Amino acid sequence: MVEIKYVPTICPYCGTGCGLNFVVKDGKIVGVEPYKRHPVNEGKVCPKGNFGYEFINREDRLTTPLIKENGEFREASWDEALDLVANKLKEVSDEDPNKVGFYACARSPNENIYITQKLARVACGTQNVDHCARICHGPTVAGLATTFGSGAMTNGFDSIKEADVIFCIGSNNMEAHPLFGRKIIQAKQNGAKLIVADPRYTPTAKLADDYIEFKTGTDVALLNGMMKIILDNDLQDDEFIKNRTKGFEEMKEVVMKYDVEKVAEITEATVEQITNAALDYGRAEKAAIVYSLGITEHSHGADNVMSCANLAMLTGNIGKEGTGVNPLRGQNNVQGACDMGALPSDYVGYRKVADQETTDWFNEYYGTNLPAKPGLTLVEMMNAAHAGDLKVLYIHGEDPVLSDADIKHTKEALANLDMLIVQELFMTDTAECADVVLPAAGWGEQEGTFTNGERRVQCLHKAQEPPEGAMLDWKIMEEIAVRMGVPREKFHYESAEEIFEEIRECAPIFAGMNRERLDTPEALHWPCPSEDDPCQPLMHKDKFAHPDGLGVFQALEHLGPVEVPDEEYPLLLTTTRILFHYHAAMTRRCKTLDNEVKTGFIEINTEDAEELGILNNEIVKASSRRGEIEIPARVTDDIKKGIVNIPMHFSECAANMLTNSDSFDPKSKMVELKACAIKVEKIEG
Ligand SMILES: Nc1nc2c(c(=O)[nH]1)N[C@H]1C(S)=C(S)[C@@H](COP(=O)(O)OP(=O)(O)OC[C@H]3O[C@@H](n4cnc5c(=O)[nH]c(N)nc54)[C@H](O)[C@@H]3O)O[C@H]1N2
Ligand SMILES: Nc1nc2c(c(=O)[nH]1)N[C@H]1C(S)=C(S)[C@@H](COP(=O)(O)OP(=O)(O)OC[C@H]3O[C@@H](n4cnc5c(=O)[nH]c(N)nc54)[C@H](O)[C@@H]3O)O[C@H]1N2
Ligand code: SF4
Ligand SMILES: [Mo]
Repeated sequence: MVEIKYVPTICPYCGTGCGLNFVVKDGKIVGVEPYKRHPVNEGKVCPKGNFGYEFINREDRLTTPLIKENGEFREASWDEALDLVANKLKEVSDEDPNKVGFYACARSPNENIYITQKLARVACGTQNVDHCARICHGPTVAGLATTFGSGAMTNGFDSIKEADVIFCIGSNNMEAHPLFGRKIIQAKQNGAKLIVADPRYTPTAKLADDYIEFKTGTDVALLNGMMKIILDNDLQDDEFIKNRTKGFEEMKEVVMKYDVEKVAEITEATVEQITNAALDYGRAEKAAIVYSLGITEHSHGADNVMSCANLAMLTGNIGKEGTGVNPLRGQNNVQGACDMGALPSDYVGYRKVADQETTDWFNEYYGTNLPAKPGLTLVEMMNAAHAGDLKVLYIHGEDPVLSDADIKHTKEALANLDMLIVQELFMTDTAECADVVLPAAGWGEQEGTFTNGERRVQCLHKAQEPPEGAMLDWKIMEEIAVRMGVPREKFHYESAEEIFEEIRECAPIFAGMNRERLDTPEALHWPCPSEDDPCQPLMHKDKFAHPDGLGVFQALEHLGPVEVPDEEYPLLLTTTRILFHYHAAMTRRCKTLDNEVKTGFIEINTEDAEELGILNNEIVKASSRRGEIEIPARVTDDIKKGIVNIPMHFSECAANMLTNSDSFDPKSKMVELKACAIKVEKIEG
C-alpha cells in the first residue's frame, strides 16, 4: 500500500510566508498543496510555491563532508571535517576573535540561525556575525529604527486591503512577493488607488492607476518633492506631528527647498505625476507606503527609508490599519535572521551589543566575555578578508560569490582566507571556493520556525529524512562548539523546540510565544511580551518604539548614486528579480521553474538599443569598471531610457560581475547593488 500524507509547512522562498502542505509518498516529498485556510495565502501560491520543492530530492544534494586538498575536493568523514573546522576556529579565535566571522542563513529556520550567532559569540567570542539583510533590508532596519524605534514592517499584510491609497515605491511585488501582490489587487477591488514609482514598467506598475517612471537613485528628491506639495496644500496632520513626533521643523526646512520643478529635473518624472501622487497620498484618509529594494539597495538606502517614514509621519499615516510603512522583507526568514541576533550590533530580540548592561546580561547567561562593541558587518567581513585581516569565514547557507557586489573582489577575498567553511545543500559558486564543505539538512527535513515579513512566527514540520550523510544545521554547530571546548551542557539541545525556549528566555519580544500558541492557525506576531498578549501585527498605535514614544523626522537631502554614468560607461545599471527564479541555488535546480527561464538577459530601452545597433536576443557585451559579461539583450519599452537592468540569478551572466562594492551607505553599510555605471556593446565578428 502506498502511504500518502500531508505535512504542513511554510514556503522557503520569499518573505510573504505562504502556508503549504507537503505531499509525502512513502516517506519522500513528492509535491506540495497550498494550505487552503492559511491566512496569508488563502489556498493560493505562486510558481515558486508550486514547483519550488523540486530541488529537495535532487541527485546533486551534498551528502558527504568535503575537504579541499591541492585545489581538489576529497570526501571526508564527519569526524575529520568537524575536528578540522573546530581546531581552526579555536586556534584563530584564541589568538584574536576579530579574525573569525560568520554569515547566517536567512533561508533556514530561526533555531538554526540562533545557533549560528551562538557559535560565533559563545565558542569564538566574536561579534562578527551578520547575514544577507545587510545587502537587502539593512537600511530598513537602520532607517526605521532611527525614525520609529523599530526596524520592521509597521502593519500586517492584510492591513493593505483597508488602504484608500497605496504608494508602492521600488517594489515589484507581483514578481517578488506575488501573494502580497494579490492583497494589493484585492485592495484595488475594494476601491484603493495604486500609485507605483519605479524606473521600470514592471508587472506591478502595469496594475497601477498612476505610474511614475523616474530615474534610479532619486527617491529622496521625489519624496521631498511630494512632502513639499503636501505642506504647500496644508495636507499635513498637525495633531499627529505635534503629539507624536519630533524634528519636524528641521525636516521641513530641507523639504521646502524641493520645488516640484527642481524635483522633476532631478528625477525625470513629470511635474504632473509628482503633484498627483502627492495630492492623492496627502488627501487620502488612509494611505499606505509599500517599498522594497528599489529603496534600500543604494548608497543612501537608509535615507530613502527614512524619507518614506517622514512622508508617513507628516500625514499621520502610521499606527492605523490601511496605513503604515511597509517594507517587503525578502528571504523567507530574513526577518527571523535579524530577530535572532545574526547582526554584529544586536543580540537576539534586538538587544543592543553596545549597551554594556545588555552585554553583561548575555555574558552572564552564556558564560562568555564578549565586548560591548559591535562586530563587523557582512560587507566589512568580506573587505577584511580581502585585506588579510579576517582569517576564517564560516558561511551557513549563503552564496556571496553570486550575491555580493563585485564577484572578482569577493573571490579574491575568499581566496585570501586561511579557511572558508561553507555549510550548504548544494555545490554553489561559493561552496566551490571553500576549504571545507559541510552538507546540511534543508527545508522539509527538520522542525523549526520561520518569521515572515509581517513578523508572523510560523511552525515548520519535518516531512522526510534528510539525505543520508547530511546533518541538521544546529547539530553541526553544536558538535563544533563542543569540539572547541564549550561544555556540552552549555551547548546542547534535544530539539528545535528546546532552542526556541532559550530564545524566549533571552528575548522579551518572543516571551509570550509558547508552543501551544505557536503551532495553531492563530497567528502570533512579535512583539509578543506575554502569554496573554494577543501579539497582533499593528505597531506604533499610540506611541513609537523609542523610549520617549516619539517618532523622529529626519532632514534629508538628495544625494544620488556614487557611480554615475559618464562618457565611458554611459548607462546606469540596476539589478532585479524575475518571477520564476529565486536567487539561484534552489530554483535553478527545480526543473519546472528552470524550463520557464533558462538564462539571464539585459533589459535595454528600445531607443538606447537602436543607437547601439542592438537587436532583441542578440548576445552583447556588458562591462563596468569591475568586469564584463556576455549576455542576451532584451530590447523593451518597459525600462526608462538610459537605464539597463540585469536579473541577479544567473551565474553565467552574473549582474554582480559589474556592480560596485566600494559605494557604501555610511548609515547601514549597504552597497549600491541597484546603481552603477556600465556600457553595453555589440560583439563584433
Ligand atoms: N521571484 C523572486 N522573488 C523574490 C526573490 C527572488 O530572487 N525571486 N528574492 C527575495 C528577496 S531576498 C528580496 S529582498 C525581495 C526583493 O523584492 P523587490 O525589491 O520587489 O525586487 P527587485 O526586483 O530586486 O527590485 C524592485 C524594483 O526596484 C526597482 N528599482 C531599481 N532602482 C530603483 C530606484 O532607484 N528607485 C526605485 N524606487 N525603484 C528602483 C527595480 O526596477 C525593481 O522593479 O524579493 C524576494 N522575492
Ligand atoms: N546585484 C544584486 N545582488 C544582490 C541583490 C540584488 O538585488 N542585486 N539582492 C541581494 C539580496 S536582497 C539578497 S537577500 C542576497 C541573497 O543572497 P544569499 O544570501 O547568497 O541568498 P541565497 O542565494 O538565497 O543563498 C542561500 C543559500 O542557502 C542554501 N540553503 C537554503 N536552505 C538552507 C538550510 O536550511 N541550511 C543551509 N545550510 N543552507 C541552506 C541555499 O542552497 C542557497 O545557496 O543577494 C543580494 N545580491
Ligand atoms: S509568494 Fe512567496 S511565500 Fe508565497 S508561494 Fe510565492 S515564493 Fe512562496
Ligand atoms: Mo533580500
